Amino acid sequence: MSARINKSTNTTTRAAGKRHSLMGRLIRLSGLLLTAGALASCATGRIDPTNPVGENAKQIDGIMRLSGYLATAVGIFVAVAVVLVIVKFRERPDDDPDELPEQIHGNKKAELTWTLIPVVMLVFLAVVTIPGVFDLSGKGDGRTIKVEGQQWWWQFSYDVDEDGTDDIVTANEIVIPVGEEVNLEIQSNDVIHSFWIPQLNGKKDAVPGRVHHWRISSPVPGIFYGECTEFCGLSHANMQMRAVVLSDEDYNNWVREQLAPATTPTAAAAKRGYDLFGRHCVSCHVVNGLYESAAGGNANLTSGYAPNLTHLMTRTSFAGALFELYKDDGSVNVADLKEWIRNAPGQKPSRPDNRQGMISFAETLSDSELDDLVTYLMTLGGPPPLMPS
Ligand code: HEC
Ligand SMILES: [Cu+2]
Repeated sequence: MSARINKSTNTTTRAAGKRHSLMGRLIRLSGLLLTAGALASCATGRIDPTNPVGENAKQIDGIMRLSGYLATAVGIFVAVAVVLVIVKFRERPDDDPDELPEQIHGNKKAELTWTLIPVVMLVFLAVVTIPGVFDLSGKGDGRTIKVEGQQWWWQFSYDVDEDGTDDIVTANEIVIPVGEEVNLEIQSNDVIHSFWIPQLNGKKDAVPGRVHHWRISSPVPGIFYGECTEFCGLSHANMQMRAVVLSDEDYNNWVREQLAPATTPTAAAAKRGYDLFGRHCVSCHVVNGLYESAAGGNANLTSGYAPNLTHLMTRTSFAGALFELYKDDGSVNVADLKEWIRNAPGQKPSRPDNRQGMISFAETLSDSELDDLVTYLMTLGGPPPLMPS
């Protein structure tokens, strides 16, 4: 189309044609950018920062909206003013290009106006924001859960009887009772991470050597999705998590189940898997009551920790909530679990050579040994009280 216009001998049409194709290009470019933006924001799937559920998330959302509306009003005002000025003061054919319009530099009224209006707006925003910042940090009255970030998964520990030792240690999924604001003590076992489940609260960094307090709650049961939001190395994007909010009854059952140690399996295949587990896996993994040697510090890993597998099957996901542990029909996702044990670094980029992440067993274990290991893992509790919908 533009080519045909360009062939025209009429110069004005040609110029218009050129402008037209530039406009077309701009439209196409912005379309591309919008699509890319939309795709990028879909990349993390179910993480939803636009739909707050917990009290704290709602408070943040309120402040965000307020400042968003104000910023939009300012933006529209400036854009309209710029267009008006461009049109009103444009150079007209009979203007003398050397003659300057009336200068207003140092005009007290104008200077005061465009200084004071922003000052008032910023002070207003500070007054509503700063108490929120203090509100959100600090401890509440609820129970406390320890949150530890490490490359590239989250560990959650519960001191149920409050005697100073962890009674429940789990991975990827923080389980909390509905309607209670729980305290988090956020820490890191290696580099800086950041804890973020946007529907329940904002982001809080996990910094080595420090304890950061944070609180989450939800008035309704459900599964809420989050991820690490501080770049922490190779598999940062694969360091996701879930908050599982349970009714009081479900929560109490969950706690009771988690407190029970694992037992030795009796069926033949599971027993074979159990023996293999004792040979290949316990240098890193703990199973309470059976294999505890790797508890509290682990020389095979930079962070010192691998997920505690005692109640693996009570979770809905594994490996930093990257893979589903169950399929839609409720059966165990055997294929992904087996592939994970066979070659974890092939499933989730990691640096086992640098003691970051799980090693590969592709060379060490046979196919039937892998099957036995999965059969054993499937004896470790479950199914979870709530499944992702
Ligand atoms: C060198 C230490 C190491 C060894 C040995 C090891 N693992 Fe792991 N394993 C890890 C680490 C670290 C993770 C967490 C990886 C992640 O999420 O990125 C993990 C994750 C897992 C998970 C997912 C758990 C969850 O909740 O996310 C399973 C299942 C698992 N390993 C099974 C095994 C089995 C079975 C063996 C033995 C055949 C084994 N591992 C040997 C370090 C190890
Ligand atoms: Cu991280």
